[in-house]
Parts: sequence; structure tokens; C-alpha cells
Amino acid sequence: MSMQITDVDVLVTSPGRNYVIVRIETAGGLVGWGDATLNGRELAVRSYLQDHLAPLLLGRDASRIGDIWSYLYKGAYWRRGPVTMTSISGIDQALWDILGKAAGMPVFQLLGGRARDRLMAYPHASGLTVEASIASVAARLEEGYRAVRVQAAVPGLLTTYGIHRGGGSYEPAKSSLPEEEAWDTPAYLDFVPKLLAAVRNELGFGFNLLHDVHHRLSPTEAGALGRSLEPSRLYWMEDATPAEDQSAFALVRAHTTTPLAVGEVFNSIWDCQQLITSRSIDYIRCATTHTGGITHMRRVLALAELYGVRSGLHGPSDVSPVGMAANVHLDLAIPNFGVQEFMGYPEATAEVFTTSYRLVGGHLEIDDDVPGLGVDVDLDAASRYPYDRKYLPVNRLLDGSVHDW
Ligand code: GCO
Ligand code: MG
Repeated sequence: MSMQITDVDVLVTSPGRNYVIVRIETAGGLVGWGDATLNGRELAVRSYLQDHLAPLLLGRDASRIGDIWSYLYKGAYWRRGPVTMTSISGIDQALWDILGKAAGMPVFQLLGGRARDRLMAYPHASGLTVEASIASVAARLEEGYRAVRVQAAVPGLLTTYGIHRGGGSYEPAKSSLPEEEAWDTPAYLDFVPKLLAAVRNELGFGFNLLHDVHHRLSPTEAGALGRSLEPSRLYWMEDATPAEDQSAFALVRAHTTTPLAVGEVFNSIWDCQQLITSRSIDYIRCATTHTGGITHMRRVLALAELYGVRSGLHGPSDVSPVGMAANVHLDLAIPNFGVQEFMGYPEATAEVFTTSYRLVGGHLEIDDDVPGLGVDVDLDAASRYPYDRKYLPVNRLLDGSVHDW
């Protein structure tokens, strides 16, 4: 069967939220799907793929995945960056999908086979009050989850990351121009230890509890917060401090035994090399979609394994079901799996994507007999949902200065 690439298409669709999907076809008639969704910058990725990568791929052998990866990465001269790495990821996932289909095997088999039967997943729980947040965690535990992330509205602030004002499900990229949120570190630092203590008080210690700081603290503040959260025994404190400053995490680490997780804004192994090799973190949280695809994410995870760092791959609604499948196949095969984030999707997403993985009582399971990544994309359904420009919010301190969101 000829593996020559004959067609590369990029699809931007918005079934409830925007996704950028790559479709590659071979002369032998195989079709591979990849996720290249970059929340809030979708059209830049589409252009990078359509205008700059597609012409390089036509006629190449789709089975030479590593070679194509290096060609796109090194051949650009300008390496790394979210737009480049997300674009490469879309191509890379589609090529793994094709290889699996050619072999008649799911991608996790090509990666070495199952290292576990199912994956512990964690969803988001939140509320406008501490009581509502506790109820939201309790509802998740009732559904069978063994790990839950909790956020709650900070008293005195009009907006808080992770909270939907109307009480419904939270989707951060929701307006055609960025909304501005307000942030006050002292109010947050005062509130969060009380929130997590209250959750443990009501619901006990028999499950994994997670919290996302979303990059807003200095290393000293983060160290102090981590220390004050120790009695609540978190599974992890996420993105305690802005992620691009790798050495900051060593400072946080020096002040607390609360486990640390970071990585959702990273796009290469170089972004986490120092964090991992200095043992400053416990969990690495990149998304396969933003980190050069399966080919590169596999290397990040292998480096992490050497230093006892486990996975907690990014799984928000802005990683499409194709990208989530790429996460799932890697999670199944690696030795150092920790947990998989699963935020869930707007309802209409299911009209466009069908997956061979599914959520069963708080765990992700996947079929053994569906080749490739196991995701199908309905093009007719996708065309009913055209691109709909949406931005993530921007954060300001109470004095008006821009802060990390
Ligand atoms: C998470 C994240 C997301 C991000 C989102 C931005 O832990 O899942 O923090 O919810 O905010 O991916 O696009
Ligand atoms: Mg996060």
C-alpha cells in the first residue's frame, strides 16, 4: 500500500468551541487526523499549516514520522514556539494515526502496548462559595472520579479563574475580544487554604485533591501557599508561578512538600529540561497537541521518567478529542503515568468527533481493536460550525496593571 502523502487539509470548526484539525491522506487511501488547536490563536496555526507546512509534505512517505518531524523542526530554522510546535503536532498526530491504520493497530500498541488497563482521570469542580465547591467535588466523586481539581470564587473579587459566574460549566475563551478580570493576591492567599481545608473536612482524604494556581504567584508566595496547604495533602498544586522561569520552581520546592505540577503552556523539551533534571517538579503537564505531537511528547515523558517525574497531561476542552486521544495513547503506554486531566467538551463536539476512548466511572478506557488514534471526524457536521473568534481573558491587578492570567 502506498504511503505517499497526497493531500493535507486543515479544518477549523467550532462545535461549542474552536478546534483546528489536520487531515492527511495517502495514495493508498489512508486518512490520518491530528489536533492543532491553539486556544485564541487558531488562525495563525491554520496559516502556518496551510501556507508553510502542507507544500513540504506532498509526495513524502507518511511512515517516515521521525524524519518528517526533524525536517519540520530543524528545517524552519526558527525553532519552537506555540504556533510552530502546535502545527508540527497536528501533522505528527495525523502521521501516527496513519501508521496505526496501516499496521491495523491502535497507536498505544506501536508505543509498546498497554502498561495499564485504564487511566485515572480528573475533572474540574468549582463553585461561587465554599459550600457550592464542596458540593461540586462531592458530585464528581459520586460519578466515580478518584481525583478532582477544585477552584472557588475568591471573596471580594468579581471574577476568579475556573469559575463560571452563572454557576454553569466554565469555558475561559468566551468573548470575541478579551474580557478583563481582576486579581488580588492577598485575598487569594487568605482564601485558598480555607477552601481546601473545608473540602478535606467535609469529604475526607480518600481521594486525590488538586488545585490550579494558574501562574499568578511569585516563588515566595507560592512557597508560602504550598506550606499552608500541606495539611490538606494535595495531589498537586498546579502552575504555582509563571512557567517560563524554570529556576523559580526550585525556590518553591525549597519551601514546601506540596507536590508541584507545571507544563500546560510549554511546547518543547527545552522548556522543562531544567525543571525535570533539577527535580523541582513532581508532574509534567504538557499537552501532546502543543508539544510537537507524540514524537516529541514521548521524549519529554522519557526524560521525566529518569527523574521520577510523572505525567498529568493537559486535557482542557481546548485540546480537541483528537489531541485527547493522542494523550490517552501515550498515557497507556508509558511507565510513569500519573493522572489524565479530562475537562469534558461542549455537547456539539460529539456531533463532529467520535472516539474509541471513553470515560467510565472516572477512568478513561479505550478499545483494543480500533486502529490508529481511534477518532473519526464528521466533515459535514464540522462544516455546520464555522470558526467563531474567541479570546482568553486578560488579568489586571486592582491598581490596573496587567498581571499573569
Ligand atoms: C487547565 C488549564 C486550562 C487553561 C486553558 C487555556 O488546567 O486545564 O489551566 O483550563 O486555562 O487550557 O486555554
Ligand atoms: Mg491549568
